[in-house]
Amino acid sequence: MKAANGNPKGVALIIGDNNVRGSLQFLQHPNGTTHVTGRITGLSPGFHGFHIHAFGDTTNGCNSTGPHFNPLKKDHGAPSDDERHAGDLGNIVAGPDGVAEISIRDTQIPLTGVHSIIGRAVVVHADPDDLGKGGHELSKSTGNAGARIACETYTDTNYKSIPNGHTRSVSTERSYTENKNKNKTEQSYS
Ligand SMILES: [Cu+2]
Ligand SMILES: [Zn+2]
Repeated sequence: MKAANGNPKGVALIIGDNNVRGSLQFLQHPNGTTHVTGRITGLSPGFHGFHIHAFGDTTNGCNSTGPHFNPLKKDHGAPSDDERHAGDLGNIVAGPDGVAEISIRDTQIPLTGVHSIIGRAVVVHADPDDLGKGGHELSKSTGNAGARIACETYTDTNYKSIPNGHTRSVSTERSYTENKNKNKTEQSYS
């Protein structure tokens, strides 16, 4: 689906255990960078691994979303690493109120083309992602980020098709900005 300005966009609604809730907006810019913005509430304070997983299948909860999206067959890493899964978006950070404000720019999660993330899943983890550097046996595959506490299928959609009250519109860059000073995760990778 193309937005009025021609940039591909989409949305993912996050629903998880223990009242974890959120919504994310994805907007692909003409230079190929995708900007992910949104807000997730109900988290425990601190770092939580945040990834695109391979399969948009939540029939068995977050476990059926498969491994990290990894079309280039690389090891797990930080978003800024060359050696990383395409789906490796690092960590989001929840403040004492359990709210994480998200603004991530990344070049490996396009909404179009052969490596598109459309139809895959966004997963939030219980624990921090060690970005491949923790020395744990899972560091190079999952970042040892622990349980999958919330997930949702990323959908390529027109915002108008989403029920009212569940998402903010694309002009949400504005409402996002109003909240930007609290608990923000601001990352930019190229
Ligand atoms: Cu994950
Ligand atoms: Zn990974």
